[in-house]
Amino acid sequence: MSLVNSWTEWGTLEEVVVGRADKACFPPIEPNFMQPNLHHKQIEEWLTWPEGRKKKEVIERANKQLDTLVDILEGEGVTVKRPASVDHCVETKTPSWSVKTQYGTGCPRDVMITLGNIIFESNMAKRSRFFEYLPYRNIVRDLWRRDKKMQWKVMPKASFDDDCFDVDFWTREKTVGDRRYTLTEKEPIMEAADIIRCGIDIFIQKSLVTNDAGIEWLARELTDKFRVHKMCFPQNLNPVHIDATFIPLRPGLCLTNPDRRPDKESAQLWLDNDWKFIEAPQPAFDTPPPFCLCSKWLSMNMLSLSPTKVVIEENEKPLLSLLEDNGFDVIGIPFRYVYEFGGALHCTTWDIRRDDSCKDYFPNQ
Ligand code: DAV
Repeated sequence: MSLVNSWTEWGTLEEVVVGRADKACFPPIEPNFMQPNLHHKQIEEWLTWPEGRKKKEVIERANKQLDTLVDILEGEGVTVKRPASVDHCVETKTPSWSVKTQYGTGCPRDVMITLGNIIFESNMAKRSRFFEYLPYRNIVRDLWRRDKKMQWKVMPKASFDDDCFDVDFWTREKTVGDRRYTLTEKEPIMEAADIIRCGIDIFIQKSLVTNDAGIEWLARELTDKFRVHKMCFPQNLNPVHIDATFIPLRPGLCLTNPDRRPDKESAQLWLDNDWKFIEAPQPAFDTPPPFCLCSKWLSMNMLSLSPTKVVIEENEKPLLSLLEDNGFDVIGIPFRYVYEFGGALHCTTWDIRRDDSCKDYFPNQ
């Protein structure tokens, strides 16, 4: 029996990893994180970005919401695994650089992705996240031993030397359609949350954490197994991960972000294959919680349990109505305390097994 099998974002979920807030730190300032957005004007006036360990109470309230998610998933018959609990408040260094701390284990999605029978570890785009794969290794090794068909692929570690980063990004004026972000093309770099899966087709956006070389590396690695497509959402001047922008919900139906529409070229393949786009409603809150590294569009960052059932944040009532109108059972759970640990329901999970297969949802190409 295959223990590792996940080809889509929506196949019936059987086994999943849920992140932890344990012993997390504020991400330290470094070349790919020079201007944290505090989101709240008043806070910006009196606070500089904190460093070091997050407060115990803040960690506990996030862990409580993550535990609620685990209970819901287990209640739905899904097997849940958790990463190792490790201390992120340790210096991280290589021969050429060092940062004061690591970050956390809140977002397995950023690091790990299942592509069919392959477990793929991306190499990450921040120095503080260099070793973030380690808390997942117990899970990966165990699956690799038990599932003889599973493949384990690890992206080459980048040096993260200064010439991997274009720090001018932080000061230059940004314009729509300028696809230059914080990474140079010196080495392939990618975070897994820039990928979405639809059977034999996978879609990747270039972003502050994924460069063209990273996409090219993955496309070559997966030749003969997947068709790899680039997507671009030009209105998003600070793209980081695709999972608050473009969410395939089931075959033929995709949730889109009204502030970040795909460009004509990226949308064409979907339209040529009769996919319908539905636009996400405005999020329940105009800003994400303080210290959240993402945008208000975490509202869209849902976890699919099947082609007919999804989990969303409980405050997102307009989204709940839209999904119900489109035939979904929707489970709303409290999750905003988790946001400052890196994301919402999609970010904080990594699906290992879904009941799906390598289908062609884009025959017309
Ligand atoms: O656009 O706010 C959220 C997703 C993070 N994994 C955004 C990125």
